[in-house]
Amino acid sequence: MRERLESLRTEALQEIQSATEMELIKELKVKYLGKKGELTAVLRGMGSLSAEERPVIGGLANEVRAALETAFAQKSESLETEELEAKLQSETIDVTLPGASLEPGSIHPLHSVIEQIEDIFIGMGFEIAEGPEVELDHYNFEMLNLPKDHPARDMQDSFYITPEILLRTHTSSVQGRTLLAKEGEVPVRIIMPGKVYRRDDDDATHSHQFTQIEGLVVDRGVSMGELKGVLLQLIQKMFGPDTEVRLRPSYFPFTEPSVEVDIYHPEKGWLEILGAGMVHPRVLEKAGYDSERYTGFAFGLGVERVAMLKYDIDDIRHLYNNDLRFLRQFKSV
Ligand code: FA5
Repeated sequence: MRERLESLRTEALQEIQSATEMELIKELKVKYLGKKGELTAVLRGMGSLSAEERPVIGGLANEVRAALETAFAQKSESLETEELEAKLQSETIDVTLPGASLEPGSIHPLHSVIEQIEDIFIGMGFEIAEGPEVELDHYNFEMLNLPKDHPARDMQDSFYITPEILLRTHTSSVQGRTLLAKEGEVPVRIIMPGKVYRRDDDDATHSHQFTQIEGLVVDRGVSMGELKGVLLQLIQKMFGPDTEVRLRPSYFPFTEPSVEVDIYHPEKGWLEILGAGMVHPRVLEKAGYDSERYTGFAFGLGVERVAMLKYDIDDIRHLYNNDLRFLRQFKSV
């Protein structure tokens, strides 16, 4: 039995020494010192020993147990230290690496133009109104003197959702909504910015989704002269006092007379930025305004066209592609 204990000690100490993982140490503990372990099995056999041998073998067994426990404790400690060091090595943080820089964003040129135009009109006593992009045919066309069979509906190819609902083709759809809400009160001096949608083919100056700012003034004695004055103010504040402006006679079913306004660009020539005119008496009547007492003017400005002229952008699609190389150029705008 003495020999069994001695060889058990040698064998166990060797196995403990050569263990390279904590998992293995745990298994070895069970193997030698566990309830069904090898040392325990030897101790169980002590009953068959003689009275003289028992204390000697008992003493030796305790010695072996103590030696194994010490070996387990030492090995566990050194393995834990090794594991910790390996972990620290693999998780080393290099504090000299340059950090990921968080670039502050900037205002999109379209938004910047909308804000600049809003400021100019607020300075002239206008208020800002809004309307839905998914609109009733009634507000987009009918209230603007464009009944269902009107040929001028072809001027704006539309995205219909149902026969009565469409994506608004212009911000003029907000005119009727605002006038009805005002219930015949004057003065009305509002601008209405927002997105509009048309089945136009995309090219350098046209987009199927673009932005307009509608203007509407209704009061006693509003004249074409006032319309011209307001538009000149806007254009000179946006593009400088010497900007060349041209008003061309045009046609819109909801204004009479109607004009289109062009701005001169030294390289691109004349570029149309808006449509305008005196509000058609029928539009005023439909919204509950007496066209004998009140007159009004309205305009619809293409925001992309203004942005393109102001910042020398040669293709409208740059405003929608979200190319950072393009957008970064507007940091200071
Ligand atoms: C209209 O939309 C009228 N509602 C404007 C108006 C309002 C007239 C009030 C009278 C009274 P027009 O379709 O011309 O008109 O568009 C107005 C402006 O929007 C144009 O001058 C142009 O600057 C811009 N625009 C029109 N179509 C596009 C397009 N596909 N892409 C980019 N801009 C466009």
